[in-house]
Amino acid sequence: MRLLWLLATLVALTSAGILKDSPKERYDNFRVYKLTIQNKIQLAAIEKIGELTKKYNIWKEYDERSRQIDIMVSPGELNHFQELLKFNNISSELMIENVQERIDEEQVTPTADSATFGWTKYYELEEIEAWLDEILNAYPSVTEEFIVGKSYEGRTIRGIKISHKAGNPGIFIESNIHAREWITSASATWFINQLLTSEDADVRSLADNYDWHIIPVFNVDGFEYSHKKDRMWRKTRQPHATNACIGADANRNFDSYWLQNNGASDNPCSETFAGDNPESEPEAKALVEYLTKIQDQISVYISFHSYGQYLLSPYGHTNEEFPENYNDILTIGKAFADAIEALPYGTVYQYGSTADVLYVATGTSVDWVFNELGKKIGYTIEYRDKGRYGFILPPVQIIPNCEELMVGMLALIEKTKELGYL
Ligand code: 0X9
Ligand code: ZN
Repeated sequence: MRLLWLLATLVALTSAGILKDSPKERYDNFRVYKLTIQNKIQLAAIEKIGELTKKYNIWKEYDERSRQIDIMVSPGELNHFQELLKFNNISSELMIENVQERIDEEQVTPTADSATFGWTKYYELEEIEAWLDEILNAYPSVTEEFIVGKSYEGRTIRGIKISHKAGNPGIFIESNIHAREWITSASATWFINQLLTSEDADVRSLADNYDWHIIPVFNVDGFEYSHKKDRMWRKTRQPHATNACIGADANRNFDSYWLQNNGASDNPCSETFAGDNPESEPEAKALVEYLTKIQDQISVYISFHSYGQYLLSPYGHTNEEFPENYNDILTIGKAFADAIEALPYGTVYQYGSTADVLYVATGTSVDWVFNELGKKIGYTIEYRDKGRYGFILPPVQIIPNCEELMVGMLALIEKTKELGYL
């Protein structure tokens, strides 16, 4: 009798989809190392193991300036990994001893005031969307929803336009194209809230004199997946026809030097898989169509990422050539970085072209807007930190990070205007 009861419960649970779903990915005793690379052989060895999903995951690709690469290692691979480091004479620094502990710490327990949306914890897609609806309802005369299109799994990619007067130059912000970079959507919602509620004169002037087009969560499927199934998910969720690995790097899928110069991977299991074709990901295709439609309304394009503390600009495809207005781009970058460093936190941001200060990356959204739409000012902001917490930035750092964003943004826009781009 009891067995029958158990069986019936199992059948009910399975049909409700509860047991059918795979459990949440756990990262017990997964470690993150910062490696210093001295030659091509060492780099090739690390990049090779980086493609062994489940065992390894590259958190931060190799960059030529620092010669460093951040990699997550599964506990079962630790011995092999250490042997490989020794054999190749690669020096390493342990950044995170147990990734799961960091993930657990990130989940703050609800407090009395947690019924209202705020910036002391990270929210799921549904909560961010509900907040967006509240904001659109509360400020109907200056806000308007815009729809970019649909994701692979059929979710709506939503944005908010904030406009206090007609004829303002437009600034477009795309955030959370990489799913696991949770600080980016937290910063985007904070920024939206500031534009609508701040009484600071400088912020008011930012809100009043520019039209803001902001997508808080661009990679909606990936973001949902990073909350529900796998905290370390980066890519989209579109399956591949011939390979079990899912998704492409949406920030390698745009039609600008697509898959050229080793700026992306053609391996579906890589974290920087470019997709089968440019715009193979419905999200990238939708954004291209939307931006093409409203291109006349946009002067500046900014993409929010983490981590590493950089303000990156085109080009991503080469460090041998630079845009004709690169001096201006650097002047604006310096204004951004100086403003942030002057805050009491003293956080240092590096600035410069992606290929020069970071690594070659092709098919990115910012480079597509710069090269194909011909917009002269486009940046990628890589938020805190430099690897101590990486993607799992503790919630107590959300507000300090946002304060840095605001002073940086004020300086960036002021300089961009002074140089005649706005
Ligand atoms: O590799 C990326 O896509 C970005 N870094 S991340 O660690 N967040 O993945 C950098 C993108 C640089 N942007 C442009 N080249 N425009
Ligand atoms: Zn990113």
